[in-house]
Amino acid sequence: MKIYDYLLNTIRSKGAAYLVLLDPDKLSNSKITPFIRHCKKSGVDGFLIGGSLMMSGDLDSFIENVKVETALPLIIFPGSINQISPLADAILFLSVISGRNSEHLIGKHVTASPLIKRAKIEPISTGYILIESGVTTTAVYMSGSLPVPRNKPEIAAATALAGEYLGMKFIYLEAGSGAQDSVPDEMVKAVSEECSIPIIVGGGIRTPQLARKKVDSGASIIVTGNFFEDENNWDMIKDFASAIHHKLPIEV
Ligand code: 1GP
Repeated sequence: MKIYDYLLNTIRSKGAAYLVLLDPDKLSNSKITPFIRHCKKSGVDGFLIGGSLMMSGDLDSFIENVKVETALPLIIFPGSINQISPLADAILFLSVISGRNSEHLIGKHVTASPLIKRAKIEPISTGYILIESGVTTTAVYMSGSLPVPRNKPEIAAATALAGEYLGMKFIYLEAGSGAQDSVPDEMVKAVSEECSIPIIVGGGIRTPQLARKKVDSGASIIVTGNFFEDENNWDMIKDFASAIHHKLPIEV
């Protein structure tokens, strides 16, 4: 089954999907195994893999190590065109549609497309919308573009609709990793009311309650990353999963 279809099925059956972001710069080799096992038993639906810089080592061996532990989908969330690996299952083919920097709208994609084809991984066309979140995030800085002001849900909604009309399969509302403030609920709601493709929301989601609010506002996929860099938080992965999977019966 294609990863895109797997995600749609998961959204349909569980109410929403939960993806955990693995940043090879932040997750050391010795922590890969225990962390992935924790995620698996806690009901995570898949992994995004990527980072803004990738200072450390090699993406292929990182993915290889993750793959040993799980058959869940491994989806590249590329910070740059260096982050393409034939070992992944799919790649979010991101276009920063909130920005006006042509390199991140189409330029990098021209260079990346033949590499993705040769790697034989599934590209999932995704309209990436950066949302202002209190501080200058790495995503905003690296993309050299302005984020959507957080008090302008109508701009986010119109941008998302343009993405849908351009044929994109997902909209990703991104507050940025480690964001002080997550994407406002009103903005998630406005976007979900305006367009009919699934909405991914990530950045600054640090409690299951907050994750649930995004789902209640119309998000179909929730992404968390930063919060689980602290091992003490790993026990909460299952709370995030059950808050997000609102169609599943609650385990007692
Ligand atoms: C993915 O950038 C997010 O969209 C992850 O954000 O690290 O803040 O959870 P956090």
